[in-house]
Amino acid sequence: MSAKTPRHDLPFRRGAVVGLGVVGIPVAAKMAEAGIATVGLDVDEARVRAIREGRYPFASDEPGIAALLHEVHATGRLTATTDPKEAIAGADVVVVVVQTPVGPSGAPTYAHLQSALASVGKHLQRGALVVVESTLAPGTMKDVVLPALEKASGLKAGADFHLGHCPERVMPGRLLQNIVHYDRVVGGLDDASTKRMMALYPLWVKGRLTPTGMTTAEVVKTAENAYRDVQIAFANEVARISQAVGVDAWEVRELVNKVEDRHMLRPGVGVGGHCIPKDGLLLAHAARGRFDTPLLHAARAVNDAMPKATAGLTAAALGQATGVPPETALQGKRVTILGASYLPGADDTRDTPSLPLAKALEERGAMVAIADPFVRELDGRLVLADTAKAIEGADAVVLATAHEAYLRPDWIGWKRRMRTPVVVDGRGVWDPATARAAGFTYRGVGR
Ligand code: SAJ
Repeated sequence: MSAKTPRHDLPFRRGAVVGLGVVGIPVAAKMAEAGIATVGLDVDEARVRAIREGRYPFASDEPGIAALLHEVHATGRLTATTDPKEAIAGADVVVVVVQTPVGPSGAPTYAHLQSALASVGKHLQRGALVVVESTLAPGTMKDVVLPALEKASGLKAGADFHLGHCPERVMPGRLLQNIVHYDRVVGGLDDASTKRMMALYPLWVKGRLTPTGMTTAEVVKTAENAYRDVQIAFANEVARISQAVGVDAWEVRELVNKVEDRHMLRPGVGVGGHCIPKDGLLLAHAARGRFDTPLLHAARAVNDAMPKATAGLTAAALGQATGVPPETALQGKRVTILGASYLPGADDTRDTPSLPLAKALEERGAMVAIADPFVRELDGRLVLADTAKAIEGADAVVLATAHEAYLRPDWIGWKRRMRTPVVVDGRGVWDPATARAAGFTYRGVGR
């Protein structure tokens, strides 16, 4: 079934979105809502079926997405398929937004991208515009995407089709909000490509659109997130040093940030998510084989060490409370981690620090329970919804995610339920004096 008649007053009439994931689906829906007859393409039958039926196929609650899909489904301007020919042939704009994970070595694994490009190239119509929104290591558009499309299509980039990179800037829980209102960098292969992209994106983006080159766009996206990773690593390293010399890193941070143009971020139990941990490695990948990028890798190492450091802090806190040396203080003890999601208010557990934290506590002999308001399972582990039940009989409670539900503990009630009153604040959101006044041994990252 092809999408129904597109609006005739638009610079684009038929569109395709390759990759019906958390980014591709809202992009396809916004493209269809703008009046472009849009076909989503994915290998996943269930996602394709959901879009054909006007349904959002993921459990997470994304404000506005269900209503938008229902609305565009009614206009008949959005459909989906697993058949690349049905999606790409006849499309005058193709947006590729497939996942670009990095492997353990930090090198990007472009298998999904390569497969998408082969499908696009094979059916690409002369004169079409191809835009990649996936986050890429700088140089990928020039060295991977362009040759792959030319090879599969027999067409010449620039001369026969336009090409560009407009990196996505989405956040779980705010997908549509970000897609519509966030500023975007619009990076074309050449001026003509950039110009066509600047005619496309205002159809659904209200944020500022800044034209530039496609390789610049690749560096901007990976650098903006690598910058945040380095900033967080700095806060974490200062926190560990503050702890070592017996001062409160949060007071240090407050005083540092009083200095003009200082913006120290927040130390914590670790850095999760699908962009911050990955994008610094994608940026560094652009230098591979030419020169080292010690800062980007060191930031990763510092942040990745935080879950284990927090387990050590938990052992120290329990040791302080029970008089047992920290090395053995966790053996046979019950520890509850509050928070499985990598971010407050979300149910996204990608790269969540809660998992390495659980493993580090178990390596020290603890029995670990995990609770979260939104997540029910983490790496095969059952995640509890009820906080009171989760802390029943615990010897320590560690805050890993600053969910609203965890910000104001019922300290008296917790003390009654727990076997040993020890808390470790992994996000710097609990007041140490209040916890201590309620009879708890309180430690925090940086405190
Ligand atoms: N984190 C810290 N300390 C901080 C800030 C974050 O430990 O000071 C941790 C968080 O707990 C989380 C991880 O880092 O585990 C990532 O948090 P984040 O706030 O960076 O959220 P993300 O991963 O969703 O990042 C996105 C990015 N936005 C896009 O990619 C469009 C990032 O560029 C934004 O800066 C960030 O949202 C934001 O909060 O705006």
